[in-house]
Amino acid sequence: MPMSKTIVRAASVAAVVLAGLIAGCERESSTTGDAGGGATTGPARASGKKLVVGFAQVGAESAWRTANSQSIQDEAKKRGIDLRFSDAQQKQENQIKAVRGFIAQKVDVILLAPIVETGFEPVLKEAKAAGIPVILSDRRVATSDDSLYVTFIGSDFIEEGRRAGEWLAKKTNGKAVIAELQGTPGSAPANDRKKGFEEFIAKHPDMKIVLSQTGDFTRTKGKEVMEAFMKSAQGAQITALYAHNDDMALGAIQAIEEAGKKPGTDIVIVSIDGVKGAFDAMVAGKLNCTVECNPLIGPQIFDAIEKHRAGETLPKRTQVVEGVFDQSEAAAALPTRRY
Ligand code: GYE
Repeated sequence: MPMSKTIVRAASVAAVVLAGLIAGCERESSTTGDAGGGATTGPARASGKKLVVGFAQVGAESAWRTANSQSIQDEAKKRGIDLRFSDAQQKQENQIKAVRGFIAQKVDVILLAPIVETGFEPVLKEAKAAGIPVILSDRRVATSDDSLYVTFIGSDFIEEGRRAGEWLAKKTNGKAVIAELQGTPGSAPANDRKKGFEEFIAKHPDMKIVLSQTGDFTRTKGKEVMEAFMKSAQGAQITALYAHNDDMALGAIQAIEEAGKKPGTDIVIVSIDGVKGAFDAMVAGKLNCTVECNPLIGPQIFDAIEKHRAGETLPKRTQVVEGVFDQSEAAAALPTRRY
């Protein structure tokens, strides 16, 4: 039974390359809107001074992340906002440095997509002391002090994990020997996608995770870890793979083929994100299901920033709504996919 439901399709996607990214330990670039006028509106324009937003992004580890950076950069440009973009290359210390840099630059707002849940409190306190509001994008931080950020805009990762478990239980009639590729250790999506999935399959005694390791949300590591899984003692018994994102599943598909097995048939594969590459793999019969996680949250983020600056109180949590797509729906949905 197909269960697809597509709800929030937030942003417009323009085919702009990740502009101005320069190689280095921390990469920073400034995406300024077209100062020549045009259709840009909002408080930044109205006051005659551009709003400056410092964006401490996770990295460029996945197709999801690329689409997310693009959505935020496009939206900033559209609204005439001076976006200072920093790519932390999946390293928390780079990200903390970037936030400190934004505080020193006295930006108007800091946008943070925290790589992991813990360890950000000190720098968030520094931002608060400097009077700079922080918006959390995509991933949350673990803190008991919710005065350290204005709002958190992102997906419900526990629900995504549950949906993956629910789909797999239906597909396998509750019988599966599962290998799991986890996301970045300590990150909210890795923690929650594991939790939601495990909670769901706990109701099914014949569904067991026998192998579980991190692939750091990248295709390369997903492939590497799956290769090791296939060679391990339990490798021959695996009937299903749960990957915390599509990129790792796509890497694992290669490893499964190289081990002489048929991905999507010998091993049923479910992953999360809903990137185009996953839809292509479903159409090719190599991936069975992807649970959607929408990265196109640029418009929601800047709406929140503008509301906050206009003095509105925002809810602490703004959720993105998503669906589930399986192979039977992939070909029809593919042309509409925007990331
Ligand atoms: O699923 C993964 C990316 O935080 C939701 O990070 C995001 C995750 C996404 O690397 O592909």
